[in-house]
Amino acid sequence: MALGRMIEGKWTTEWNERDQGGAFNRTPTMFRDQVTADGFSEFKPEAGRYHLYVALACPWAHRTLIMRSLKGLTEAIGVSIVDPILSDKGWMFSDEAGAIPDSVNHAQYLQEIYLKADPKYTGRITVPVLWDKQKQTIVNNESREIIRMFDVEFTELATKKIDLYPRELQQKIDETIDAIYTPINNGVYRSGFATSQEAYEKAVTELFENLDRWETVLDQQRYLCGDQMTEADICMFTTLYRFDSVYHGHFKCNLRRLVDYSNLWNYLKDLYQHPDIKVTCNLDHIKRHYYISQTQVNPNQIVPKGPIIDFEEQHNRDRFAIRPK
Ligand SMILES: N[C@@H](CCC(=O)N[C@@H](CS)C(=O)NCC(=O)O)C(=O)O
Repeated sequence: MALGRMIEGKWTTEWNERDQGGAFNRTPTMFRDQVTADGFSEFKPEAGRYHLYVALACPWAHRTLIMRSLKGLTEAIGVSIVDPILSDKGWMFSDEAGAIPDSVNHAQYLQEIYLKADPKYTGRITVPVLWDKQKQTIVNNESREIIRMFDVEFTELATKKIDLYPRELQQKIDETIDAIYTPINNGVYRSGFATSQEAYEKAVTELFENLDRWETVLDQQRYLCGDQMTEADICMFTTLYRFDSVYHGHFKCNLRRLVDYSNLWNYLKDLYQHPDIKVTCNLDHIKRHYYISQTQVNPNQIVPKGPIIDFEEQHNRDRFAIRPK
């Protein structure tokens, strides 16, 4: 196994997304087309037209699976799930428990999908990927944009009428997704992938300052943007769900555990216990992916047995439901 990337359509195992100071720098994703319902885009929301490639392990891909599930888009948008362990050619399809082979392009490796879309592709081979079966190309591979499309543009095809981007909260939701991205969602990676003490300490300090801040916010309201679940909660959830099992140990995000935060822990259980979210969660894929695939962090590839976490334990977030508005 080695982390790799494509250069002009050729696979290489050199992977360096760190700056001179040892800080992790994430490269922006390349496919940024949009499916829109307004008729202006060549990508129209049509049942059966799009296919989603994900890893259950990946927090970014997990966002898209949750949105697909919450909106009731599972019939309209098909899914393939890669093997949790990165191969020396990157994400791979297999018949491993929990994985779903590629029934659309019959690929063995995810890189084949990228090369179909662009034979001269340069960049990382990442999940999630939204594939258009009609135009035979990748529409988009940026999780934040994919969840927005599922939420807003696929409404006609959605069997569940939940709106996670309500008009009156839109600005707040966008600001919140921005606010949590660098210190929290990417912060755990900045901590775990740092190759200097300084870069690590900066990332981990910012991470916990921000967790502390949201702990206070969640003392006053049930969700990040108020009294209803929004896209921002989905973005927060996939990081928090992995926190104690992976980021605390493997990425050294260990000033505190998530379970040590009363509000964040109860908030996490509340979200997890939503039936449409629970079905998308797979800690086995998550743990094996990080601990086995990231040999630069964990060379002996030992997957820890613990910690024991009970996500089913009763949460106390219902206390906000009875609050007068
Ligand atoms: N910006 C992307 C990030 C996606 C991403 O980094 N995915 C990781 C898995 S967690 C991946 O596929 N990594 C494989 C690699 O870099 O080779 C998004 O939010 O969709």
